[in-house]
Amino acid sequence: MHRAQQVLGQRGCGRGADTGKLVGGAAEVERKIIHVDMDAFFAAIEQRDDPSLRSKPVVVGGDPDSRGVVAAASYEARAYGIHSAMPSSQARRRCPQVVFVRPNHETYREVSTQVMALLREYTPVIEPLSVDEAFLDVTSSVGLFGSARRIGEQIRGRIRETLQLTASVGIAPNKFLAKLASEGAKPDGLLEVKPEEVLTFLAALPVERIWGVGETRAAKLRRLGFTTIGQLQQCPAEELVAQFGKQGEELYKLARGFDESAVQPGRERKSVSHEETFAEDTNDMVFLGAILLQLSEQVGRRLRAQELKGCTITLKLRYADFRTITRSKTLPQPTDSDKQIYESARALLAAVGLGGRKVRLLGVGVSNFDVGEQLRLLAEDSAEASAVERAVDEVRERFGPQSVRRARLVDGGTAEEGRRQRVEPDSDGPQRKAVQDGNNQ
Ligand code: TTP
Ligand code: MG
Ligand code: MG
Repeated sequence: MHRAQQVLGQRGCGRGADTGKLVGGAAEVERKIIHVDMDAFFAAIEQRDDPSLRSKPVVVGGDPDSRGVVAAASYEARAYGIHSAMPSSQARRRCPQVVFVRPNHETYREVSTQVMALLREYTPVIEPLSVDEAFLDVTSSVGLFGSARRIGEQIRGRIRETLQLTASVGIAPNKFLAKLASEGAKPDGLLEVKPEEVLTFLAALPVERIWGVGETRAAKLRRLGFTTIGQLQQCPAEELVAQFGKQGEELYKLARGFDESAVQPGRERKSVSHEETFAEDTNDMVFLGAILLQLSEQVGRRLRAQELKGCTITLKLRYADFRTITRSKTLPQPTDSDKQIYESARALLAAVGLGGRKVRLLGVGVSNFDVGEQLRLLAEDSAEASAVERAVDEVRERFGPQSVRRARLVDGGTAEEGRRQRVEPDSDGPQRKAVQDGNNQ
């Protein structure tokens, strides 16, 4: 028996309580997990929709002159070392001819929905992980569709044909390996890691690729002489436990490609959030309040569009010195109301007490979703407010996001006004930074 399988056997991978993959209570049935991730997602959509951008280095993101950051870089741009989360100004230095495109989040969300709908045709056991990727457990689908590889190929083919986009696919016996496999397949590829290939596949990868190994732990691992996962595979479990405590056990398992976490279909969305970085740091409470209102409206609109309500409202605040704090408040009942979200966020901001310190970024999020109970719990007046908000959403859907604005945002002392002083008028907001699509864990 191969060593990986031995380890998996010894360590009780076949426990299967949450995977339900035990047959006759005996041997573990090998799972077939697929991870699909779209290539250069935002940038690829822009290149698809504007042929003049094809084959060019393209960055979707914020203005290089206003502290914007790169959300997505086309593979042509990556050849210059440009990547997500890099300041746009740095991207321009690396490649002066790079074309900057402002994000069109509505479009990305639409395409994301199309991708997820397509994936769902192959299995109901699907866990979307972010706007452009998902895990699929196709163990029970292979009878119907051939093999996991066949399913992966079909998915790639259909994404290409119906959406004119490319996706990379990883196939493996678990989520950890499937995600690593899709990364290894990028761009526009498919990689299957069979059980007998697991140790070799992992051996060459750097320790940072192990789930949960961030900068600090990677540095410690390197100090101990572990640079690659292969080197880690040589280390006895006891030694890792001695160095890292309980997490040492996890390292031991993951280095051998052992991960029994199940694909969880119920976990699609953990939170819906929006954030904004300002062109200039500010402690102007009127401006910050107006930004909070606008962020709350954006979050509320997305919640209602997805028929979600959440109990926990989170305020994110980044000071001028980049120190970032979050403060949360949990309501007795789930909400999707702009007003309730705004009032909670506002109270959280007041409780923080800036004390004159300047702020660089504000974010508002709603999490802790409850989809079942909410209607019963709605009081009459909030039901009314909710009807108004839904009607506003409908108008915005048809006539664009700027068509209905609250008086507060149109009249004096407003976000618009604050912004006019701070940003250039010719775009939809160069101060807007790359914002992950609200799928924060
Ligand atoms: P990713 O899947 O991480 O990246 P990608 O699709 O652009 O490129 P690839 O997968 O081929 O490596 O993220 C998906 C989208 O999420 C990305 O197109 C833009 C957005 N995003 C951000 O806005 N900020 C970020 O820091 C990251 C990593 C992604
Ligand atoms: Mg991607
Ligand atoms: Mg992704």
